[in-house]
Amino acid sequence: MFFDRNERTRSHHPADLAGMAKGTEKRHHHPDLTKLAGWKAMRKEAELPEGRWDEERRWALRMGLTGADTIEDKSIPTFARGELPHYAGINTFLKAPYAEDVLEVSHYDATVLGIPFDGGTTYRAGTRFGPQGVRKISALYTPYNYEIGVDLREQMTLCDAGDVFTIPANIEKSFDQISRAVSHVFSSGSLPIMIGGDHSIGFPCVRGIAECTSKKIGIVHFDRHADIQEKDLDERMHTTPWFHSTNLPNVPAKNLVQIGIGGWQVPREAVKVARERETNIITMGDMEKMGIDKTIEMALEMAWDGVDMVYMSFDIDSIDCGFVPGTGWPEPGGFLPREALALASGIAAEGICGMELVEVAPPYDVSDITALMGTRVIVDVLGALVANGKLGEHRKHIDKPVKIPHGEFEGKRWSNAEPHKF
Ligand SMILES: [Mn+2]
Repeated sequence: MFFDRNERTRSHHPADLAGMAKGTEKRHHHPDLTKLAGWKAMRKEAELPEGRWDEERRWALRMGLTGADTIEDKSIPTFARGELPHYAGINTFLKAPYAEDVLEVSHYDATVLGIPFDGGTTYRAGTRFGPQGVRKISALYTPYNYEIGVDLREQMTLCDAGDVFTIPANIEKSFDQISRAVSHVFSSGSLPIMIGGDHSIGFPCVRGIAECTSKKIGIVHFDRHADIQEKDLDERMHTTPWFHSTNLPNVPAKNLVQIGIGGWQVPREAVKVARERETNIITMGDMEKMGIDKTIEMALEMAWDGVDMVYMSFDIDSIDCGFVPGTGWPEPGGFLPREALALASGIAAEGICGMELVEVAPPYDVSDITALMGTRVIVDVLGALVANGKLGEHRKHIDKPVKIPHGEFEGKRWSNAEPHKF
């Protein structure tokens, strides 16, 4: 029992607890709770604003009509709109506003875009359903994280721009569509967050960002696989993104840091390229020996050496396949979820110019756990960016923004010109 009520009144006041710790209280053995992250986090919540949450609830009543008379909570609408309930609604990522008009992404700090493409898969396909799978389970989350004391809804703006129109049977046309979409989002100033899709999208995603800037870009790549051979099965498959990315003039191979590589699925062709181009590989064993903090420190040092920004590529199969069955090339011996999340957050804490979460394949998933892990990687990265004040840092490097023409259309999509009058 923590407190004996006969001895003293329960208090959470730090001074009281500090007093106890110093032994000025009778209960000398009482632990100093103020040293716990849990104690600090509880206080930190009180400092977070709540204005956007109030706003969302008022918006929901406008969009979804006021609720039935019997409902006591007057913030509950008739039609579910916004975050609640978590099991209802038409899902965007984290129930963020849908930027159906993609010209509007410029209004948001970050934009999620789905890339439903699995034409680059060399074993089992299914990642074309990755964006749907991640969006679906992302509805489970609130925008608040207790441990880091961040509320994404209050501290940043996020939208979901929907999916890129990929071409199922044509890798190169899909790549062109993907680069075009990513360059649009990046040029708008919004941080692009891509949900794959197989790992072949890494190349067009990086290309889309790289063409909007004269600055240099490093890459931190989490994976079990090196993904840096030139071709696989005669095409630019999901085993090849870093070969082609590091051919781009402003994406130096020496700033490619690959974390978690190992096991029995690293093609020797890839190793030859990694060696020739002097990329940096930190194996799972290296990470285990050095520990998480040292791994982050080393990876940041190598990725940021002489470049202006860093891109993050997170392959869900970098996590042990026991935790992520829903993926195309499962491999045992990967990260534990806690390690992966800590590493991704640690890299994001220094800022990123974009990220991709790839290889979630819902057809092989169980209880949505792989998609949930993918969601978690993304929200943890956003949380780290917010907590460290790094969101929007990429904007100052956009010196060659692209402008993509849009079609012309006047009017509304409604089928009836006028509503019925009664
Ligand atoms: Mn992989």
